[in-house]
Amino acid sequence: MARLSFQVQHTDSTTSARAGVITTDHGQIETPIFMPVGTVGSVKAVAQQQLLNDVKAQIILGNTYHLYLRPGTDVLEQAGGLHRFNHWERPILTDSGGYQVFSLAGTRKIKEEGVTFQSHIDGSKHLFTPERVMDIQRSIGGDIIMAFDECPPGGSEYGYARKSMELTHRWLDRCVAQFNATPDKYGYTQNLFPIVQGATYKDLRKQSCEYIASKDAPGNAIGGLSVGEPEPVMYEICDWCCQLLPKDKPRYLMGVGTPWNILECIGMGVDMFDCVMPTRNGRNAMLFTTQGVINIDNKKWEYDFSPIDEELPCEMSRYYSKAYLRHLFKAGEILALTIASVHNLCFYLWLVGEARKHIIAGDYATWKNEMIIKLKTRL
Ligand code: PRF
Repeated sequence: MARLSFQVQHTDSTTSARAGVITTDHGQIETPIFMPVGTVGSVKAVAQQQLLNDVKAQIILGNTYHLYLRPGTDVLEQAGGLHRFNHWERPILTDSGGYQVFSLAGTRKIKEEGVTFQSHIDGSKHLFTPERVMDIQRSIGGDIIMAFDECPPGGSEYGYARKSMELTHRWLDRCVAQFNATPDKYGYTQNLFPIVQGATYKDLRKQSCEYIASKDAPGNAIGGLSVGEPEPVMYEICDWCCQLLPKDKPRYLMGVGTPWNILECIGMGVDMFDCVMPTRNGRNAMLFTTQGVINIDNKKWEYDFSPIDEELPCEMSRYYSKAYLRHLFKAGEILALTIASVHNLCFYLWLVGEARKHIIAGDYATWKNEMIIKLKTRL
């Protein structure tokens, strides 16, 4: 069983986009890739069979914060890890909780040692340290596990952003030490990705990229973006980080974003994305399609018996009509949530697959620019 590897197969000549393959002990991932978010070990409203056969997901996410609180590491260990527990035998990535603790938990306190927080479920008190978070992610058993970081809130001032980045770097050292001191639990290799922070400050981002790169990890993540900063700023910082991070390792932009965000950032050299948008927005009746964005709640679709999206290679999108899906939402039927989620995820996976084809074909820039205009259309 081997450490994750990354082969770049094709680099675009006019953008920084690349097409590659990540190899893990649970199989290969073709990049660029979108990873559906399965916070508690389940992608909301979507069964693993649908993820595999309809969505054609290649890797899914889990969250340390949620899985630690429920079902807890005892259950996960006795199951033989998350892959066995939820029957997803393909690659899994777990986020460290370094973001969820800040966005979800009640009262929390950040210290050098770690973060104390209260569970959003029952208010119980917990301490996450870098060591603890490594141990928990060892128990969950993700193929890719993330370093424990602090994601400063959008609009953080320079002084706070610098202190926070420095803390994230010290925590990274502790994560690496703990990770190296503990064995793989389930017979396959886990891989630790460090996370770049530094808010919207280019000098901090440069320091952080250099520090992260010095760890020679099998992949690197860009955190702290899409947290309320203007979109052009997000693009500028993402581009800056991509130029500074190693070319021969996958780059993962955490928690981004809209379909057009993903296409722009692929052009900057990002290889991996995750976001709750396709599932969360889907559950709120917002659909991403090859023709543009649809609010399926709208009266406009009441008599529209055309497929949700006939251009997608997805049975759910081609089989069910807009009028029917609208009816399901209006009637409060839970099937609406499944169809909308599967459709949006199919769309996201289709989009990164098309991006990959166009990178290899050599016309990524022109394809991307035309596609973005289409995707942003409000139908
Ligand atoms: N850190 C971690 N997870 C994250 C983020 C981060 O900065 C973000 C920010 N977009 C999303 N998920 N650990």
